[in-house]
Amino acid sequence: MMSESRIISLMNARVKQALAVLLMAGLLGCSQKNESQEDDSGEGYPLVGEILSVLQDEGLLEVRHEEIAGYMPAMTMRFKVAPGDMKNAKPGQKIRARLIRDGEGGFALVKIWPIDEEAAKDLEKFNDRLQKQAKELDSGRYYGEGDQSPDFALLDQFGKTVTSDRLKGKPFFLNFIFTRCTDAQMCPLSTSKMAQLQLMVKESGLDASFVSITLDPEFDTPGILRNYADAYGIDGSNYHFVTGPKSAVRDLVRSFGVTSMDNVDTIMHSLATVLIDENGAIIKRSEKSAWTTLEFLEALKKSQE
Ligand SMILES: [Cu+2]
Repeated sequence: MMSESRIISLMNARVKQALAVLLMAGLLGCSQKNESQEDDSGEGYPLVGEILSVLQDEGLLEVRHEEIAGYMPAMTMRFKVAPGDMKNAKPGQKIRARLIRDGEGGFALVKIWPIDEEAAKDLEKFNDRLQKQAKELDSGRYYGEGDQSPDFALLDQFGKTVTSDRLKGKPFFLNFIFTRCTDAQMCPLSTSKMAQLQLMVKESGLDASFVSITLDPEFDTPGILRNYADAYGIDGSNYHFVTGPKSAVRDLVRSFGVTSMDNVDTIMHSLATVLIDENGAIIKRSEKSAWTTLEFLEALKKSQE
């Protein structure tokens, strides 16, 4: 149980008011997305199917899909997909996605999610706990230094389940980002610094994991996150970019004291960078965009002494 004294409360009414002013003035969060990055959640048709083969040379997936009511009977087709989805694809994998025209007379799949019953069970179990824990927090309170990090389960850029339990035994750094963020001082800078920190930790002979939770789970599928991680040249062996049910992401955003608001064409958000020790306790937290890799490396070193 989380006692009140163990929870740091920083967001009093005045801070909230100031934040609202900043959000309105556009001083916080990310600048506008361009046309091509428009959310396409409503675009195309919902598809459920199974990957039969991965045609690497053509950059196509062969998928046997179920009937798409009012559009197409069940059949096997070849689809263009994003590079990250191509890399994650495995024959036999069941998927849900949206089918769209690719603009060249062919068909493409976007918003590809693996269908995996085992993973779904984990997600439900952990995120039910997360939801209860988030509800126990009084309005404006969140988990800070000294608190136990909340439970969660999400999918990483490889489509693998990442749970708070499986992360234990090793410290991990955690932050929030979204791939369409175009504000150089926000997510892109955070990701660059996390990538640098990953290298510094390795060079120091220390062992830690990295977790970046997307603020935009509807758009940021595992494949999109893989594109993103690869674009930053990030070693995915101990760095998980994670996504999953919107409700779980919302509970995590709240639990870690981050503000995130869907705006017309972007997500306005604040930042939190957190270091969690091998037992799941939060040992360092910063909400500054100017957090340094060195201060977090030092905090990790100190915790390992
Ligand atoms: Cu951002």
